[in-house]
Amino acid sequence: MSAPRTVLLTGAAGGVGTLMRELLPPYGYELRLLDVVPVRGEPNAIVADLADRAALREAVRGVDAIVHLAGISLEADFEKIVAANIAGTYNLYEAAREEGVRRVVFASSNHAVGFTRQPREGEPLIPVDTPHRPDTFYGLSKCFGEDLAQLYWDLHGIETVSVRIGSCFPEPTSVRMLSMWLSPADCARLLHATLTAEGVAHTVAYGSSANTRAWWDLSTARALGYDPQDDSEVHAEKLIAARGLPEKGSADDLYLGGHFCVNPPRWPH
Ligand code: NAI
Ligand code: 15L
Repeated sequence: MSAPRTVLLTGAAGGVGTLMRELLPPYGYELRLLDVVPVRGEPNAIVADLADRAALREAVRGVDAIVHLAGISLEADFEKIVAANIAGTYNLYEAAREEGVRRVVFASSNHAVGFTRQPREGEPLIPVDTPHRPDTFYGLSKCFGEDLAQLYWDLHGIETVSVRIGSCFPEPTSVRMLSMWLSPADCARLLHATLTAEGVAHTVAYGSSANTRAWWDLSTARALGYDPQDDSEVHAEKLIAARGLPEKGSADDLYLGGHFCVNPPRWPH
């Protein structure tokens, strides 16, 4: 596949979308933006719900690839997750199939494997083929998205990289995030790799920076060409002083998904 130029960025008004609107164009991409809410400062952004199949079909027409960030990004009632993340992702893949788009990057999450135990010192890092262990309906929808991506590769030849994002924010804001942090600059590096790597079929990759305290194995992402430059360790001393280490035996101490396993933050509506 030749390097994509025009990329549809769904979820463009969100946290990661806002960061990527700044950081992806320098790699040479022309972004087409979509979100269910208007994108501030972007009058040409498409305002459409993932439920609107006609709008999605028009939105994907002529793009070289899709970066799919849109959806509910925290826990919510099952029905809402089904509509936005499950039916919505299906609708987008159908639009891609109908319009001949050959490459999707799917924003999966650490919460697809959230009930996986954190590796202790000396234990191997978590590989990408560890079984799905969702910690929420939200995490379950990411498992669905990964399987949907596999189906659309096997059945229709649409390639996807499913990136299990750790925590993509300007800075890590919890001790757990010292292990999961994906700096915005590394996120852009990773997305560029996922968009340009040859022959990805359906690949699952973990998305974090080169964190000293990493829990998972970045070799799949590195094989795509990702070369992370950041390490959350520069924030460690301040964060640990402010927050303390997680209580022994708590979800934050035991599981990749941390507090999502017992008290997930909820989508605000
Ligand atoms: P966010 O909640 O800030 O942004 C999501 C965007 O999707 C919002 O602008 C929202 O309006 C839009 N959206 C929601 N439902 C929609 C619908 N039905 N139709 C169209 N647009 C809709 O989330 P964030 O943090 O930017 O995350 C982006 C993606 O990455 C999400 O899929 C999230 O699950 C995933 N992710 C993010 C992580 C992070 O650390 N930020 C970690 C793991 C995964
Ligand atoms: C996610 O999947 C969420 O979308 C994001 O808001 C963070 O909570 C992140 O995981 C995390 O685990 O830190």
